[in-house]
Amino acid sequence: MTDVISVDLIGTLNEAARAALDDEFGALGRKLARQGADIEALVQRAVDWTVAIPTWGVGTGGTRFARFPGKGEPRGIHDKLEDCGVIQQLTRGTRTVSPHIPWDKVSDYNALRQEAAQYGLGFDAVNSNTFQDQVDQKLSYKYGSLANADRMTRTQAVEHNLECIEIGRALGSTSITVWIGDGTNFAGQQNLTKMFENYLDAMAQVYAGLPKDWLMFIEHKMYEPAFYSTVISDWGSNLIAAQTLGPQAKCLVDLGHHAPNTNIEQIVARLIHVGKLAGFHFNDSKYGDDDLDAGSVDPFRLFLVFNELVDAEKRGVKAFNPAYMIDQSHNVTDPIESLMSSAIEIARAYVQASLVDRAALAAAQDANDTLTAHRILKSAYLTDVSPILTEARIRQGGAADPIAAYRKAGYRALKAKERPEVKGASSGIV
Ligand code: LRH
Ligand code: MN
Repeated sequence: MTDVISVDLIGTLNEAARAALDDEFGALGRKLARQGADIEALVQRAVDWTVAIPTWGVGTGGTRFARFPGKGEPRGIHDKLEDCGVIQQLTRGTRTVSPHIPWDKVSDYNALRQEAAQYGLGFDAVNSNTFQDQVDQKLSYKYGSLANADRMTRTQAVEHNLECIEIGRALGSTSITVWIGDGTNFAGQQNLTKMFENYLDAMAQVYAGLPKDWLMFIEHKMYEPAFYSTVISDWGSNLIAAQTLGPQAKCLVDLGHHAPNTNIEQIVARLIHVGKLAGFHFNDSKYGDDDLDAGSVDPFRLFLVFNELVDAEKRGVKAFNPAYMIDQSHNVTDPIESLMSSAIEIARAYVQASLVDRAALAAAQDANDTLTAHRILKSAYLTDVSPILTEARIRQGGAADPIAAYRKAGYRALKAKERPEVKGASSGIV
C-alpha cells in the first residue's frame, strides 16, 4: 500500500486535534444517547460508507467558454490514480474510482488494476463515451450515437460500449454507465419516437453483452449538449428504457440533470419503489448541469435524498445496493480539495439521515401532525455530526482535517514541479 502523504504528518496533525475532538465527540455522544441513538453505531456507519471518485474530476474542469488549468495537472490516468490515492488516504471514504473510456485508456488494464490497489483503490462503474469524436473514429457522433438515424453509427457506438465492458471486466468493475448526449436542436430535426426506438434497439445489443453479474446504469439528463430534445431526458424515459431492456438495466440519478427545483428525492423514492434505482452521480447545481461541489448549494436537498435511501434501507428493501459516485467539474478550486470536501459532505448527509427517528416520524405522519413530522426530519439535519465523521476518518488512518493535512503536505506544489504546466487556451469539462 503506497501512502502518498506522510503518515507521520497525518499523525501529528491528528494528535493536535485530539483534545477538541474528544470534547465534541463526548458532548455529541451524550446528546444522541438522550435521543436513544448510539454514537459508536453511527461511527461504524461512517467507517463503512464510501463514494466513488470520478477519474475525470481530479483534473481542472471547464465550460464551453474556457478551462483554466491549475498547477500540477494530472497528465493521464496514472497521475489521476495518484491524486485519487491522496483523497482516499486522507478521507478514508472513497475506496473506488469510476473510470471514463477512452479518457483513461491504457494498454494493460491488469497492471492498472494493481496500480490502483497500491493506493487502496478499486474500480467502480466504467463510463462509456459516445458524446465526443475520437481522432481514429470512422463515423461522427455529431448527429448522435446509440440513437443516430444512421445504423452504422449506432453499431459503432454499440461496439464502443461492448469494448468498455471488456475493459471494465479487466479492471474488476461490475457495471457500465451509459450517458449519451443524443437529441435535437430543432423541432422536426428527428422523429422523437424513432430516435428512442433506435436507442432501445442499440442498447439491447449492449445489454446482450453484459456479463451475468453486471448492471447497466442508464443516466438521464434534461438537456445539453442538445437544446430542443434529449433522447433520455428524464426519469420517465430512463425508466421505460430500463424496464424494456431487462433486470440488469437500472436508472442512474445525476443530481444536476434535472430542472431547477425538481423534487429529486421523490424521483429517488419512485425508482426505489420499482427496484430500478442504479445509483447516483452526486454534485450540486443552481441552474443547469453546473457540476458544483456536492452540498455546496443546497445541502438540505442532499440530506432529503439520503433520507429516502436510509428509509429504504431501514424498510429492508430487497437487493437495495445503489452505486454512489461523485460527478463534478472543478473549475475554480483545487480538484483534490473539492473532492475531499464533497466526499465529506456526502458522508455527512448519510450520517444525518441515519439519525432520523423513523418510528416517531411515522407516528407523526400517520397522525397528520405535519409540523412535528417536519421538525423530526429537520432536527436530524441540524445535528452537527462532524465529530462522528472525523472520528471515523482517524480510526481508519485518515486525517482529522483532510484539506489542512493536504495543504500542510504541500502535495500540489510538489506535483507542480513534477508535472509540466498546461499552457494555452482550452475549453470543455476536461
Ligand atoms: C454528463 C455526465 C456524464 C459523464 C459526463 C462527464 O453530463 O454527467 O455522467 O459521462 O458528465
Ligand atoms: Mn453524470
